[in-house]
Amino acid sequence: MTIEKFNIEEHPHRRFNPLNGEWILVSPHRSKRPWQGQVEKVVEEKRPEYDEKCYLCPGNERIGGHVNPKYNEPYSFVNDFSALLNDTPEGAVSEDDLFVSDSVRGICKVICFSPRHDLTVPEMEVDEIKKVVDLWQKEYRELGQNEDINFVQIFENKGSIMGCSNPHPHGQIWASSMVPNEPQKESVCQKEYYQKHGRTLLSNYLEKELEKQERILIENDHFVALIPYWAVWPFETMIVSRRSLSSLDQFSEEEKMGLADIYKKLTIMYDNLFEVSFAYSAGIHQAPTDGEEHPEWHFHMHFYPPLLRSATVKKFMVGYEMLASPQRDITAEGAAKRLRSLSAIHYKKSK
Ligand code: H2U
Ligand code: ZN
Repeated sequence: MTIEKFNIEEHPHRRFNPLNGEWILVSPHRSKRPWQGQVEKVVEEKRPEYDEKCYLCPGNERIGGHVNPKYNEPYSFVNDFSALLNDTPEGAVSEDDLFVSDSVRGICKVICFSPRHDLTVPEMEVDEIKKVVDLWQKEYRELGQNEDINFVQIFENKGSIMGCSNPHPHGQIWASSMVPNEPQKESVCQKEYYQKHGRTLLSNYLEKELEKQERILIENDHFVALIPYWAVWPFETMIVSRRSLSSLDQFSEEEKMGLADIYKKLTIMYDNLFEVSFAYSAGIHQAPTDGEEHPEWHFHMHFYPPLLRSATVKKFMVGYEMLASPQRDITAEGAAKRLRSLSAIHYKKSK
């Protein structure tokens, strides 16, 4: 047996995610596998600016009977089918440590990003996206001030393959009395790191990534978009603030503009990858709203897109991923190289 030197670009290895304390498996040698499946382009329907059947368009009636105002800026409303309710009685049921439950209170909202039914974030103007960020900030503050709300999860499900029910550009907010699993894991890891180093985990991480430049996708004055070293999804990315802002509450006007700018640029990059409106689940992770100071929390936004090889071939998180650990073939560095090679102009505009 020859003893080769370990090469991270070729050999199976695992990478540690310091933000949540979990490992992922990387198998770079497999990305050389032949691919005989289809690589097809999809023909996208052109949508009208206004759709009378859309429950998110201005002036239309929603399923529950409420009528949307004729809004012309980002508009939010309480979800007609909220998963959380604000009047749930308090109470815990714990027969013993094998049957534990706890009541949860909360508020769910839907945010229409634009009155235009036919747009998506990468096709909106930066100052229009800035208004979405303004509304996120307002909602984070207002919901967070509520005694009962300890965490505000802002997210966007885009594309029918992500279970998004309506192409009208929109996102959601679920604000809850509990800190849910994913942010809770990040809370623990960031706190531990901050106590040890006196700086946020993502400040140090970002500094090192900026030196290496291997996984950096886009930079502006206030934010950086990159593929994290520990990315799970083939084209998973993260937007990180340069300043260690713990939440939207601390954003200046310029920072809100900066987030809008990088959100647009990143989603243009995504759309250009397979020349399709790129599906993903994206969401903001920021400090809990439990009334405590959270200097350890560093604002970031995750993007988890399922597409792998073409507009139709997606990665499945099944088998080993479900039972053992997430796994990827193409490395984070390879994916970053691929994304960086794309035009900064949206494919629909360059045709
Ligand atoms: P998606 O982002 O996954 O498409 O979900 C849209 C949300 O809109 C969903 O949570 C809500 C659904 O409950 N909704 C309303 O609040 N009112 C409606 O009339 C239809 C859908
Ligand atoms: Zn619509």
